[in-house]
Amino acid sequence: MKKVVITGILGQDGANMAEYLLLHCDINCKVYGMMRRSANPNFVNTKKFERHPNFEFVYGDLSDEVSIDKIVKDIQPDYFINFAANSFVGCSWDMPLQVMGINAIGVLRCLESIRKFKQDCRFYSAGSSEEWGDVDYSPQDIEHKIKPRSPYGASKAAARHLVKVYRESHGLYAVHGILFNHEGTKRGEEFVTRKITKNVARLKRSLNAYLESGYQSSILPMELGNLDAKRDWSDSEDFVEGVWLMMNQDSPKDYILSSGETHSIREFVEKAFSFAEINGEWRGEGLDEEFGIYIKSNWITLLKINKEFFRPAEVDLLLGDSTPIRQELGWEPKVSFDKLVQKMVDYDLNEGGV
Ligand code: G4F
Repeated sequence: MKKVVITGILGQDGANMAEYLLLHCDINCKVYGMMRRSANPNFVNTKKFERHPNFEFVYGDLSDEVSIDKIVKDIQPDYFINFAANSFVGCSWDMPLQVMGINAIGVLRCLESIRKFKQDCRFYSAGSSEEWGDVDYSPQDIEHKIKPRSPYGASKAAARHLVKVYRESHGLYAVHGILFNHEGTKRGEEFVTRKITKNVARLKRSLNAYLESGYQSSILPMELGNLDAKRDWSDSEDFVEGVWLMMNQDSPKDYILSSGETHSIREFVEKAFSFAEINGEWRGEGLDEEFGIYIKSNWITLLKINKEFFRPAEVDLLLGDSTPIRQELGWEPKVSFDKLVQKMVDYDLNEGGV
């Protein structure tokens, strides 16, 4: 039985990877989900598989090489899939050293442990389209120059170089997948997509209450930053299948995972409201722009702009070319942009809408 260590198991990608391996495909494997010690861990994403007989939680921390060494030495894994990271670009200007320490030096700690204790263990490093930042052309392919715009992007670029060095110097099977934005019902609420769908669900409930009671004051608008940035969004559940394909090639090669479509934050907002059957409209400009709706001739603001959510440097446009992995490894995403927005809105209107 193959042994798979997945770091970041409580997060979106780690949990989706474990779900895929344990519940959705017939790979005979034991999954070790690495989590950091915390007083209040949140197990909402691991509910479906945490009692699976082939699953076990292990404690470890990318900032602590002793714990990584122990995991690799004791478990002797066949695969080590690293999804642990500080993955929020927005906060990377506020804590750049922590971001570099986890996202880059943390990867180095994993590579070193594998080099020392289990050289034939296959390693996955979670790269990002943020490495390209201020893009020169679209769609971006694997040859695009590295031009990060944030400490986060720089940390992922550093990890990419480290993976290449360990592959070439020590002969490790190590790949660095360049993943464009990927979302879903396990997504954290600090990311713009989930922030939008959670707020749309909340506003839908407030509007329904207003229509029933006529009492308007409880309708608090959501607040967003730059609506004009464009992202290439996919479903994380589609991406973990691509990651597993990358881990099982004859020889290691880096690939891009992307949908090949780009949409603005504004489009995401409009779709999310329309899937919740809220037919609003935009008015105003710049920082005074709002999205809202007229009810009984009253304008109700549902969304406002807050400059606090703008970044010191923005990545204006991301659009990925994932032709190589589609042609060479047969990866194919199943979930379109519309389906992704609908799935997240439906979830937040129902079970996830607390
Ligand atoms: O959802 P975001 O925070 O994701 P971002 O920065 O694109 O990064 C995500 O994708 C990367 C791959 O491309 C990953 F590597 C990374 O780990 C993460 O998963 O922001 C998306 C866009 C940005 O342009 C941001 O300025 O949305 C804009 N935005 C506008 N208002 C906002 C908000 N972002 C957030 N988080 N919150 C807002 O209120």
